[in-house]
Parts: sequence; structure tokens; C-alpha cells
Amino acid sequence: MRLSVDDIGVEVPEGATVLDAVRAAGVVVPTLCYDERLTPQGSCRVCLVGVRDRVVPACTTPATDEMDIRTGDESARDAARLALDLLVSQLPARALDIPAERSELVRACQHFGLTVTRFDGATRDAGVDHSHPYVKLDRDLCIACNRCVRMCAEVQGTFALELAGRGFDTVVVAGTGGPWVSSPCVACGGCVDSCPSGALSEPGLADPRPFSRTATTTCGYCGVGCTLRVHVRDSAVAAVTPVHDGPVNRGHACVKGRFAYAYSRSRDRLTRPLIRAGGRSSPLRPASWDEALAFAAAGLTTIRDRHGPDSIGMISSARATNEENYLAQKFARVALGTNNIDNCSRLCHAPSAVGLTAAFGHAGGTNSVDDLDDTDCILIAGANLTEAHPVVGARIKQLVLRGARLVVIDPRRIDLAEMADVHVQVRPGSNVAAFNGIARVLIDEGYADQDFLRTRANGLAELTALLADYPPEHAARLAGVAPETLVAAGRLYGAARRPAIVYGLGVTEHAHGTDGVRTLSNLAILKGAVGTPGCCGVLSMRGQNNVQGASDMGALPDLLPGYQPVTDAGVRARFNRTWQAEVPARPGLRILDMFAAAIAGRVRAMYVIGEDIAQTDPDSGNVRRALAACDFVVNHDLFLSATAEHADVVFPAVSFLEKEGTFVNFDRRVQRVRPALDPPGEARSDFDILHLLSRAMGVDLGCPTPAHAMAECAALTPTFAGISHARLDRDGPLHWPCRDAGDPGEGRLYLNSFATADGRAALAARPYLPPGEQPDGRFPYVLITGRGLAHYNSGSMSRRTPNRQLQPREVLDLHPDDAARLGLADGDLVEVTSRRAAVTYPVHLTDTVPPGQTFTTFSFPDAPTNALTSDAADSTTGCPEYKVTAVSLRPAGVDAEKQFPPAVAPPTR
Ligand SMILES: Nc1nc2c(c(=O)[nH]1)N[C@H]1C(S)=C(S)[C@@H](COP(=O)(O)OP(=O)(O)OC[C@H]3O[C@@H](n4cnc5c(=O)[nH]c(N)nc54)[C@H](O)[C@@H]3O)O[C@H]1N2
Ligand SMILES: Nc1nc2c(c(=O)[nH]1)N[C@H]1C(S)=C(S)[C@@H](COP(=O)(O)OP(=O)(O)OC[C@H]3O[C@@H](n4cnc5c(=O)[nH]c(N)nc54)[C@H](O)[C@@H]3O)O[C@H]1N2
Ligand code: SF4
Ligand code: SF4
Ligand code: FES
Ligand SMILES: [Mo]
Repeated sequence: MRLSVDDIGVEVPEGATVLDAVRAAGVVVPTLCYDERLTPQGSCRVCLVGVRDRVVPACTTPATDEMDIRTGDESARDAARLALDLLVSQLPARALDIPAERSELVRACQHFGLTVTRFDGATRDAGVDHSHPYVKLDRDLCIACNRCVRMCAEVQGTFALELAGRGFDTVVVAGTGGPWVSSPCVACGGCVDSCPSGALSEPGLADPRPFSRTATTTCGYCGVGCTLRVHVRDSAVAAVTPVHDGPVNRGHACVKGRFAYAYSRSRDRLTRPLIRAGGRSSPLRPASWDEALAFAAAGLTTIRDRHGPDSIGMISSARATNEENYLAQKFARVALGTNNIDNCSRLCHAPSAVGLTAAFGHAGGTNSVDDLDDTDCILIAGANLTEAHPVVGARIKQLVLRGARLVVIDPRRIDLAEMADVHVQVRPGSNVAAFNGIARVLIDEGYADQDFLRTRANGLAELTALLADYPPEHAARLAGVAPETLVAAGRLYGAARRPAIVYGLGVTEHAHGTDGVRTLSNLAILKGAVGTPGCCGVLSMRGQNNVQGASDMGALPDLLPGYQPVTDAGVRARFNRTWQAEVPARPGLRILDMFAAAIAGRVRAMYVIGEDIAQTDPDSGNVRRALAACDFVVNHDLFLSATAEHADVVFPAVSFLEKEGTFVNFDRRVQRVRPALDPPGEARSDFDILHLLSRAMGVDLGCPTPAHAMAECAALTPTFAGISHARLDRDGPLHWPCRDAGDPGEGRLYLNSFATADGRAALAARPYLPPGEQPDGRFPYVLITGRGLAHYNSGSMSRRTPNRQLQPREVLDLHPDDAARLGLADGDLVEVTSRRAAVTYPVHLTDTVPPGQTFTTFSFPDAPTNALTSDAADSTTGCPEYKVTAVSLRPAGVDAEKQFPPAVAPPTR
């Protein structure tokens, strides 16, 4: 459509509003009840404009071809000014003290030349609610625009808010009206971000002083990869706000990315290198960089020269950038001369990398998250999205509210199970049986896309033969569910036009995790729901901010950057030429194998970057034995982690807030990371530390800056060849594969052919096999471990923030029937014993876990969950079976408050 705004000609798409046209023309019309993330409400009347002889609200009026819009129309302006004047007249004067860039209300007043409130003093005196650590309410500033309510409903899907009262007294209320902190609010910050008047605010925004710096970056917590703006004042983060056109988050965020930044200036951040120079029993002491580097270089060089390069095991960080991971694997292969390099992907989505590659060709999800917009049915397996990937969880809620069907396959009644059409409450470790049962339904009931199977897939005959053993009754019995439930799940997925599969660790962290990924992928292949126009494919919910990237960059024992095999002489030759070195041909050790080799004396040194293996890796007693068996341990971290306590050298690393580079999110999007803060003390980036250490060992790794490292990686890796910092800065995030500078990158993969050897998708015939660890008479319960909303993995960051007020301590979820049997009341202490250790937790009674199962996380060192977990691992990839641990429970009879005092976050500097 072509139309004009104050005589400026503009072109707007079909469906645009008058406001869209006004903004396209670059003309300012104030708005108060409007937010581009929400359905327009048209209630405040501040956006009135003239169209011919009428006065219309710009935000709700559709634009039409050749429309002549007049923003200066006198009657429109007068009416808008009056509406605003009335609103403002009810507010206390402090409403206008907020800096204009932080208040749409103040900007609107400036626009109309309103300087003081007319009825100053005639306020409601309704008071404040400061009960929540992050979301602060000043009721007197509420203008009842309803944006917070709509934000909570239409974007977050939590429905925590409503407007209560009448007329002058209308004000937002959380939950049933008690303190905000005890409402269902999940602290996504959406309402605060939308509030135009400052009624809803947050600690960092309450201070009227300007920010000294604002950086646009990518969240460093989870793999969703939200685009955030980090605002700095007094050399610390003052606030973080979501970028409204962030490609993944679209103006949304969660309690971690949005608010949990205080760790960055926590007093116990490491600010100087530490060394243990007097032998392993001496304490760690601060050292200069020169001394620590020389000490680390000598330690590693001695072991390499005495016991050979393969006597060193290196773990690179899925929290660090691509460029740092690129450099870390180059360090292992060039400076140490070993392929003993792995990353945290081993503990989560290694089965996805291997399983998805075998099924489709690439080691990542098949589609972009944007494709979910078009889905009519989502099948979620083993992913607790509203807590672990909250921004995607919120999106899925909205899709379901708009009519998409939902199948949830999870032993626990997670949040999304509450809105599911079918909840398949499988027994932990029985996915393959359930997925095979659903596959059987797809074939038997005619949902399989025979044409697709004939032209684009292999393996149907073998699969059909195997599925003879999986009629729904039998599959359901193995999975511990009713046959009708499996059939219903199969029918919903089968009948959908554009079904999507979204899965997480409930599929991968099992003794047969790769089989889980393959048998789940079967469903998409049978249905022809992958690699076809409009399809939604299979999304693997990668966990850490850069766990996809750490593997993409080749921090893997058998693969160089871009999943190029180290065993391929041609590939090695290319790397050798660029690196001026000899990449070893033999694949190296995986993480769990490094521990076994250390205990056996074959690995003598470990170099661990940004992973707290002593807390988060399985069977931590075993990990500690491995660390103790090493002659030398090097670690980089932000804090003195449990692993750092075992190290001989600890280098102080900087967080994502303090460095430059890129991350790859769960849907293969390469996104920029930019520094907002200066490093604390003498802390340095992992990038710089690797360079300094290699130089101290007499090796120059080249690529002096992160941009150079990305360029070198791109030149060596066909699938990243088109990616560079310059291009990301210019064009925004890019999906890989991105093969040249003109390639826009591929969100939806395989439209022409799959990237397997023969270009066809591969169905897999995999039988159900029992978990590695089974409950028995002595250990009758199954302990599931996983995530909660407020804390993140080891907790090293989230525990050092006010998130600690939201969840002060670890708890064990237990069904009330089990609790009654054990004589336990809510909050009592229970001792959990596995075949390896015993750990005490306060119990939390909930029927989200079925009887016989319990659930906890692993974010608190004083309840070391991984002392319990087993070393059983995926037979294909070595990914630990974190999701199934056989345990016994016993009342522990100690006062929970004494054993687990509700700690507050330590002070910040
Ligand atoms: N708040 C928060 N967010 C996080 C993290 C965090 O620590 N805290 N960590 C990040 C990381 S590293 C990762 S990898 C992701 C993980 O994200 P998710 O994969 O969603 O995380 P989990 O909670 O470990 O496991 C998911 C679900 O699997 C279910 N499950 C267990 N066993 C089975 C089974 O046999 N079959 C099926 N179908 N389901 C099963 C569990 O009940 C659980 O609900 O989250 C990331 N985001
Ligand atoms: N029982 C149980 N255990 C599990 C799991 C489970 O489901 N159940 N899940 C597993 C999974 S999926 C994962 S991903 C792991 C996560 O385990 P970890 O990787 O150990 O945990 P994180 O807390 O993500 O971060 C590790 C460390 O990195 C540091 N760090 C953060 N940013 C940086 C940086 O930029 N540079 C450096 N050098 N350090 C940094 C943090 O301070 C922290 O100490 O846990 C695994 N452990
Ligand atoms: S912070 Fe998020 S969840 Fe909480 S009330 Fe606001 S919009 Fe709702
Ligand atoms: S959803 Fe993930 S990436 Fe987004 S703000 Fe939360 S933790 Fe950060
Ligand atoms: S912004 Fe248009 S009516 Fe409120
Ligand atoms: Mo993870």
C-alpha cells in the first residue's frame, strides 16, 4: 500500500496500521497503551491522528491505500493532549521525574508540552510492593493501560496479573493480591519492560542517573540465545533489557538473562591467578600472571614431554565463545599435540549430534525456531521448556493458546503438561519403547507419508520389521503408560499438517540416548515432517549458551571444526597447512574416559576451562578421585569452583559480559557477544589466557583477535565459510550452514536433499533396552535430575544473585503418597542414598512427580546431587545417564533450617 503521512509518501504492507505508517515515515506520535509485542487495545487515546475529516487512534486503525494521515491535525492533537492531561492529572509529580528515555509517559508529556501534573497531591496513596527482588510496583504510578496484564498473558503466558478497582483507583494486582513475590510471577520482566509509566520498575531503573554504557549482546545463560541490551553504571550492570526485535526472543527474556547479573561483581569473583606451588597438599595462593603462566607452562610441558601428549586431557567450555573454543581445540592439537579435547556437549547433547547426523546429515536441529510459528501440533519429549528454555516455553504456550495441539512426553507433570492434549507420562529410561509405539501407530493408521518415504528415506523395511514387536499395548507396558495414551499421541502427531518435535535431555541423558534421538527422529521422517516445504522438523533444545558452538568449533576428540573427522587425512592436511602443525590422527578421549584414564594413571594432567566437573559431572566421587590422581590440573573459572579447589593453577576468567566473540544458539544461529563491563581485577578472557599460556610454552597459535579466529575457522570449515564478525555486525545473526559471503544461512534444512552420504534421511530400527541403572529392593526409587527455573547448572552464577531469594536451597520433589509412607512432611529432611553415596535434602511434596520417582537439580554444593548419579552412559556417545539413578529414601530428622540456612547472595563489590 502507498499512502502519505504529513505529505511524506510511504509504502506499508497489507495489514499495517496507521501507526505502522506513521513510524515508517519517521514521524513521532506518542503511544501509551500500545506495544508492538501485544494485540493493540486502543484505550489511551494518546495516539490520535487525523485522517481526512476524522480523528482516529493510530494504533488500532488499519491503514488503507492512498490514505492521507495528518499527525498535526488540530482536533486530533487537542483530543490526544486532553486524554493525556487527564491521565497525568491523577499521578503524583514523581511520575514525571523519571528520565525521558526510560518513560514513555514522560516522552508523551514532552511531546504535548505538559510539564506538571495538574492535581499534584490528589493521589491515591496506594503504596508500593517491593516484596519481589526484581519486580517493583509503585501503585500510584499505574495508568491502567493494561500492558503488563497483556504482556503476562500474551507473551509470557503466565496470567499472573489483572487490573483491579474502578476508574481512578484501577491498579495492577499480581495473583490474588498478596505480595508480588508470592504470586505466580516467574519474573520474566515482561511487564516491567512494557510499563510506560514506571509503575512497574526494577532496581536498576529506579536510579535516575544515566547509564555510562549500553552494549547489545547475546545472553550467556541458556541456549535460547536472547538478544539483550546490557546497561552499565558505576562499572557494574545496572539493568538488562530485551531487544524488541531480537531474532530469537522478540523482545522477551527470562529471570536469568534479564535479572541474574549480580554475580559479575560478586566479591568472590577471581581477580588474580592462583597457584599451588608447594606440591599438591599446599594451599592455592595468589600469583602474578607471569609466575602463574610460567608455572602452568612448565607443569604441562613436563608432563607432555615425560608421558607423551596423550597424557593430558583437556575440557573446553560450553560457556565460552566460539572463538575461545576454536582456540582451545587448536591449543590441544597444536600446543599439546593431542586430540584429548572434549566439551560439555558430552554431558547433554552428544547423542543429538551423533543421532541427528546419522538421521539427517548435520549435527544440529533441523529447523529454525521461527518455523514453530506455523505448527499445528508440537510434540515435546523430555524438555521442560518453561523452566530450562523459558522464552521458547512461553512461545509454545502462546501457540497452544492459539490452537496448536500439544503432546508432552515426560515422566513429570511439567508446566506444559498442564496444557497438553496428551501427556505421556513415561517411566524414566523408556523413551525408545514409547517412540517405537508411536511410530507403529503412524504406520498402522496410515499417517506415514509413503511418497516421502519412497523418494527421500531409507530403512523403512527394517523399521517395519522391528515394529512388529511394538504394538501399542506392548510398547505402552514397557513405557509404563496406558496404550490409549500412546495411540492418542500418535494420532495427534500423525493427523497434524505441520507437526514439530522439540526435545531435550529427557531423551539424550540416558544409557540409550542416541537410540532415543534416532527413534524420535523416525517420527518426523515417517510423517515427512522434515526437509519439506513448510515443515517444522526436529528441534534439539541445546542447553548452555554455547554448547552448540563448542562442538561446532571442534572441541571434540574425534572431530575438527565443522564436524570434520580427525581420522580423514585430507581434512588433517588442510588444517596442518594452515596451522603449520601436525594434527594427531588418532581420536582422543571423551570426558568420562579421561577420568577413567586419570585413575588408571594414563592421563597425568587435566586442563579444564569453565566446567565444574567436580560438581556437575556424574559420580562426583569418581571425578574427584580422577582429579586427585592427576599430577597437574589447570582450570579457568570466574569463581573458585569445586574443580578449581583441586587445581594447581587457577586462571581468573572473564564472563560473557566482559568479552568479545560469538555464541551459537540451539537453532544453529551464530550471534555476536559484545563486552559491556571491564574485567574485574586482573581477570582475562579465556581467549587471552590460551594465547598467553601457549606463548609461555613457546607456541604461537596465530589468530590474535576473536575476529581473526572466526576468520581462520571459516576458511577451514565449508559450513561456516560465509560467517565473519563483520558480516554479523552488519547483517545480524546467521544460521549455519552458511557457505559463502552471499549465503543467507539455512534455518530450515534439507529442502532439496538430506546431508547424508546418499542424500536420504535414515530411519533407525532400534529396540528398547533397559536403563543402565535399575531400581531394586534396596534402591526402590528412581531419582530424576534436571533443571529448575531460578538456578543454572552448577549454580556458580545464579547463586550469587538475588535469584537465591527465589530459590534459597536445593529440595527433593517427592509425591505425597511416598512422603506419607516414609513419614515425611513438607520441608523435612530426607537422606537419599544411591549405590555410591548419600545426600540429604529438604523434601518438597508435589504430585508433579509420580509415586516411586523423585526429582532434584544440581545447583547447590551443599547438596551434591552428582555424588549420587552413576557412571552409566550412552552406549554410543558416552553421555551420562543423569536421568535415572536408583535410590533409597530415609527420614534424616535434622532441622532443615539448621542444615540449609536460607543463604542470601554475598555482597557485590
Ligand atoms: N533455569 C535453567 N535453565 C537451564 C539450565 C539450568 O540449569 N537452569 N541449564 C541449561 C542446560 S545446560 C541444558 S542442557 C538445558 C536442559 O533443558 P531440559 O532438557 O529441558 O532439562 P532437564 O530438566 O534436565 O530435563 C528435561 C526433562 O526430561 C524429563 N525426563 C527425565 N527422564 C525422562 C525420560 O526417560 N523420558 C522423557 N521423555 N523425559 C524424561 C525430566 O522430567 C525433565 O522434565 O537447560 C538449560 N537451561
Ligand atoms: N545430576 C545432573 N547433573 C548434570 C546434568 C543433569 O541433568 N543432572 N546436566 C549436565 C549438563 S546438560 C550440563 S551442560 C552440565 C553443566 O555443568 P557445568 O558446565 O559444570 O556448569 P555451568 O554452571 O554451566 O558452568 C561451569 C563453570 O563455568 C564457569 N563459567 C561461566 N562462564 C565462563 C567463561 O566465560 N569462562 C570460563 N572459564 N568459565 C566460565 C562457571 O563459573 C562455572 O563454574 O551439567 C551436567 N550435570
Ligand atoms: S514479570 Fe513476567 S511473569 Fe511476572 S508478572 Fe510480569 S509479565 Fe508476568
Ligand atoms: S531464555 Fe535463556 S537466553 Fe533467554 S534470557 Fe533466559 S537464560 Fe537467557
Ligand atoms: S496507544 Fe493508541 S490508543 Fe493507546
Ligand atoms: Mo547442558
